[in-house]
Amino acid sequence: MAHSTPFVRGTRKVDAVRRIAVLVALFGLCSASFAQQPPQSKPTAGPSEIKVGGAVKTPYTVTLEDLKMMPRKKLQVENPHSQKTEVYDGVPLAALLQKAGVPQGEQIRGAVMATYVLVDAADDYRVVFSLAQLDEGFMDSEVLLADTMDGAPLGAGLGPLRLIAPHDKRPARWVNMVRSITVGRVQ
Ligand SMILES: Nc1nc2c(c(=O)[nH]1)N[C@H]1C(S)=C(S)[C@@H](COP(=O)(O)O)O[C@H]1N2
Ligand SMILES: [Mo]
Repeated sequence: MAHSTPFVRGTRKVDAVRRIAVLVALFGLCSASFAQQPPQSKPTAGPSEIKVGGAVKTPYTVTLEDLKMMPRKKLQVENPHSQKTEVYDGVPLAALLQKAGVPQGEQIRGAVMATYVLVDAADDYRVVFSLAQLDEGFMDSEVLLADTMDGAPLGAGLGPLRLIAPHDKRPARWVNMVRSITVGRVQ
C-alpha cells in the first residue's frame, strides 16, 4: 500500500496531462474552424427592388424606377436624433399597400383590424405597424417609403430605401435599407 500511492499519483498526473492536451487540441480545432468562417460584415445597402407581399390580393415587386413613376410626396421632418431638418421624397406606404389590394378606409373593420404591416431591412431589423395606423381614414401617419433625402439618393447604411415615420417620437421605425413589406393578420 505504501508503495502503491506514488504509482497512483503518477497515473493521475499522466491522465491530467492527457486531458489538458485533449482540451488544448479541441480548442485549437474550434478556433481554426471559427477562423475559416467568412467575416460577418454588416450590409451597408438594401436591395434596389422590394417585395410587397404576404396576406395581400396581388403581391408585387417594386423597383426604384417604379417608385419614381408613382404619385410622390415630400416630407419635411426634424430628425429626432440629429435634430436637423431633413426633406424626404418618396411614396406613401399606404399607396404601396393599396396597389397590392390591401383593405383601406371603411374596409378596415372587424377581423381586418388585426392586420399588421411588417417592414424588414437588409440587416434583419424589423418593425411593425398596424394597417389601421397607416390608413388615412384613421390618422395621418404620413409614413413614407423614401428614396431621396435633401434631393440626393440615400447613402450607405440608409438606402436606397428608407422608411420615415415622421410622427414617432423616436426614429426606431425609420427603417434603413428596407428589404420587404409583408402584410399579416394576427390570428
Ligand atoms: N435597418 C435598420 N434600420 C434602423 C435601425 C437598425 O438597426 N437597422 N435602428 C433604428 C433605430 S433604433 C433608430 S433610433 C434609428 C437611428 O437612426 P439614425 O442613425 O439616423 O439616428 O434607425 C432605426 N432604423
Ligand atoms: Mo433607437
